Amino acid sequence: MFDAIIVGAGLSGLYALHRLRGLGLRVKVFEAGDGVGGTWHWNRYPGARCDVESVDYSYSFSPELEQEWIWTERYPGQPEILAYLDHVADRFDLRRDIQLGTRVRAARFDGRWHVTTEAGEQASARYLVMATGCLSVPKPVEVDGLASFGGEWYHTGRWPHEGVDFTGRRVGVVGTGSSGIQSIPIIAEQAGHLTVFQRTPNFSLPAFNRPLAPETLRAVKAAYGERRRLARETHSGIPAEPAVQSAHEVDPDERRARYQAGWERGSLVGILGAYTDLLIDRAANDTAAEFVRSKIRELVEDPAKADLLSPRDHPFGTKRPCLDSGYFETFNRDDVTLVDVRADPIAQITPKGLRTAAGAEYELDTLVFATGFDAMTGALTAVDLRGADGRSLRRTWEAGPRAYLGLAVAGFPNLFTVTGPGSPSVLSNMVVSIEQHVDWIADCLAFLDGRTIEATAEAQQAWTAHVAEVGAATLYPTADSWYMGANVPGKPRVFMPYAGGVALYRQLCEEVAAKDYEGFTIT
Ligand code: N01
Repeated sequence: MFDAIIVGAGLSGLYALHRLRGLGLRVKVFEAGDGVGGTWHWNRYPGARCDVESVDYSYSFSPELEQEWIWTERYPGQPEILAYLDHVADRFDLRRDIQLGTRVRAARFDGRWHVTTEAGEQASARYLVMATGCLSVPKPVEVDGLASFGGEWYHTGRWPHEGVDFTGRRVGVVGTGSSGIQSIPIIAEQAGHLTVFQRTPNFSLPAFNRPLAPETLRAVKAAYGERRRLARETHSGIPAEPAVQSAHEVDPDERRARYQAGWERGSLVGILGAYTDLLIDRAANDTAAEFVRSKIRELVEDPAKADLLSPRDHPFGTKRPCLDSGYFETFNRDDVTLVDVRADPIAQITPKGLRTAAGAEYELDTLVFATGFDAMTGALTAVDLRGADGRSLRRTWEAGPRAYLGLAVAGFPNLFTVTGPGSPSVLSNMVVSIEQHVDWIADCLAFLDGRTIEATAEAQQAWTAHVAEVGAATLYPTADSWYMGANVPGKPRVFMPYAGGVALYRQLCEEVAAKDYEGFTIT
């Protein structure tokens, strides 16, 4: 018998446990993995690294933690983030309420939430907090024949803890999103030969990652409060000066100089944040997209390969751009082959490798699927969630997710979704969004004092319409991205995150709370 059950012990679940415990609640966390860390527990592929700077991709809730933790690199690698989260779990004595190796299969509400695990274990609580992450359910391999493959295969999102030795092997990587783009340069260094199967080229910028100098870290720590405040006031949760001009207001030379400076900054916001209209005006966006394509032509020696690696199907930034370390240069190696599986799709996995529709055969010892996730809704619909009157979340979201503030779902009382669809989540620095959601949920539970809360259908309808309207005013819906659900066959095409920015979103959430949770029914 608990007051609250939290599903997931990643960045969200760990902080939620800490906050809810602080309210004096009895809390239990179920975590599928055999360690804490969520995303950073599972994604151990070579080169896995965050694309937000370490000093910003970290909790702000504890000034002591902020001061004592020493980040060693500008962009933290997966092992360092996992070590940080392990430290957080120990430092705040979280482990005693976390049950590892326990996947939640189902949960139903009858005044309390009754949770059933894969092993058949049962637990119940007044409140259920889904801290299950936005990119945590890998897409199954979509090509026939995998079972016949004679070599080894891996998905980047389920990487073996002991690592993979590629030495001397013929390796094939399918997918050129962030996971592919980060792992390809490192796999290429180890493999005997690497073949990259690319369906859609992606925009990527150099990370210019480097060790974090002690004096830089000291300066950040001396003014951390101000840095965090700035981050919360931005659109993306990454501290940066806001753009003030349209890309059309400046001449091409000035624009190019600005993009060049953004490129050299090595950051997601360096170019995308240069002008106000890059994500809303196609012609403005084209200026930035063409700048990045010109860089690809500089980096890749073979013009035909450079052309194949140059994205043209979507505006820059409408699919998550990547931050890489030597990605495009990798294609200058003699032992790396680039295969266009848009022109000639993968038809079959064979005992020896891959065969394309046109009949080309690629012999491979190891296959790496960097093919992405059932994003944003996948981890929520993976659990058989049943709200009032047995209503199923899977059924309710068949035509796309509908939620109030991305935090709650009508018909599902006392259920909270951390960074759920309809919140800024994946368009932002996730830690900023996670802390804001968890703080809002904790304040709400304190206010409820055991009462029941449920989003009204009207408030949910209005919010879902607002999310769609804000999304439709941007270029995002023009891309076949996972933001749109377009990467999963059969998934409804809906722009899922809230593009209004973290600052506005926080303000709206605070207004709802200040009006005694307007849009919710409390009983
Ligand atoms: O997944 P993706 P990801 N046949 O969906 C291809 C975060 N992240 O794991 O575009 C052939 O982006 C697919 O092709 P297409 C970040 O938010 C962050 O790389 O569908 N190809 C695409 O190229 C990121 O956006 C970090 O045509 C197939 C690739 O596989 C998100 O996670 C690091 C295919 C999938 O790309 C997801 O990234 C890693 C098929 N059947 C991840 N199916 C950092 O912090 C899919 N593809 C840096």
